[in-house]
Amino acid sequence: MMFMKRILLTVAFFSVSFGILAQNPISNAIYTPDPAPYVYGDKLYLFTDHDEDDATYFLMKDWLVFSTEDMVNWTYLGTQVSTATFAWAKQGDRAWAGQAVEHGGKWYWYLCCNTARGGDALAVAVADEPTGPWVDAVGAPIAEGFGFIDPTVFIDDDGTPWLFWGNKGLWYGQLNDDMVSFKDGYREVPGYHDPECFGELQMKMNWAVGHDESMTQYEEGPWVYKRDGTYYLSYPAGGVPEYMAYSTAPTINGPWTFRGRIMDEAVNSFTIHGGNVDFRGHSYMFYHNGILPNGGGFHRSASVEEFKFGEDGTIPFIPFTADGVEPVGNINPYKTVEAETMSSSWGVRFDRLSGADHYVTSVHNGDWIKVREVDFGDGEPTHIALKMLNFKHQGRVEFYLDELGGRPVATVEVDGGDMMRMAPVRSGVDGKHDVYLLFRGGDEELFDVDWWKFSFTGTRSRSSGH
Ligand code: FUB
Repeated sequence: MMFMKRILLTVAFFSVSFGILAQNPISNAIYTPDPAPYVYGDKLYLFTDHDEDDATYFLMKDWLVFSTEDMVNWTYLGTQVSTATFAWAKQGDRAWAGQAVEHGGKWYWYLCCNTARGGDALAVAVADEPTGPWVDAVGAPIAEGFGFIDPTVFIDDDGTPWLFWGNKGLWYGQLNDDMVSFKDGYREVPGYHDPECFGELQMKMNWAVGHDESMTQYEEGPWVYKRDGTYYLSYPAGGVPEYMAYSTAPTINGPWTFRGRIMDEAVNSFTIHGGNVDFRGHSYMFYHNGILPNGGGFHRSASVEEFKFGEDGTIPFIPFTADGVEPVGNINPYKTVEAETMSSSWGVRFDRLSGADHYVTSVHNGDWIKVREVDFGDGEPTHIALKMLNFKHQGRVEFYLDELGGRPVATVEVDGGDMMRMAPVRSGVDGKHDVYLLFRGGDEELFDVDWWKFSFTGTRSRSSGH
């Protein structure tokens, strides 16, 4: 944790220049490769893997969950599943890509691990809520084989669940309603070796086993989606470095037709992996890159871009942006806002309080949290409440609107006494703003932060617009 923080501080000046204030990636506080979005109710959940800070190759021990209601502020819901969830798996490594869905009131998270003997294997965790607790659904892999990684689950309009997966191979099978067994076994996706279906492979160094004439551009990380009766299969393509391509088919069993490039090779990462989803009337493509300070092929971060399908149903080429996507909702400051809900941050990290309840930690002088689209309405709050945890050293939290600088709208002093603090808010705070929490103190780590909330004493207008 401290290793990453030292790097962050060292490159502070350059990072501000290169856009640490930008919306992409979705978290500056933790690495989030292989993003898998899923919409449920009024939330979009994002399931990711987790590159370790000290990785020198792929080093991944657990998986993460985030959620958003507005596409710009993301709440860290924590490390829900790790290799320890699967007693049969190799421990402390190979917690690679996966995807979760809700089906019949249960949540199923399809993941790839290695078996204790070292073989590629598909795992399933099950839970009542996306925040867990998650347990091994079977007690064993549901499929094992060379290249059996990157499972993606798709539930058809009639409720039929399908699982696709594979690196240097592409397999699929219909799941039974139990979501953990195959109805008729599994097989290779039709056309996997046909350039008409999955693109002609150019001579280029390849991911694991070099160039093979029988291979197409499909590389790994499949993602299945359906729109207007057409099935879409998107995937990292073309060998290393990977770009994002897609194919379409009139049925889940094909025939697939190669449709070409969706995204270029990721910035500063030789893999790219993600998937598309529709949320609040918009279409989004998630992917990962290595754009964080100290980012790279083994330190990857989830990002997101909006796109519009062509009138003929095609997915357009989607450029990378630093600004990410527009907000589709806002934050109500008169309800408790978890400190781990943020659009971007500097220096801070996350830790777990209990269950799915988390907090912000590793708070030092100069660190900050940004929360976008905070709608004060015409309410003019008079006070801010701030809940801290784990006092370490004296400091303060300054609240700013729209930019880090000028006069704070509120300052909360933290001196080791009561960790639940109220402070006055200067008058005239209304309308929609970005809110910054800037932490001030000495050289040592200061304290942890649980949540904040604006309120009224009753002497000003109470109309908040919510
Ligand atoms: O994150 C580990 C592996 O890298 C994934 O399983 C692949 O899709 C690639 O992103």
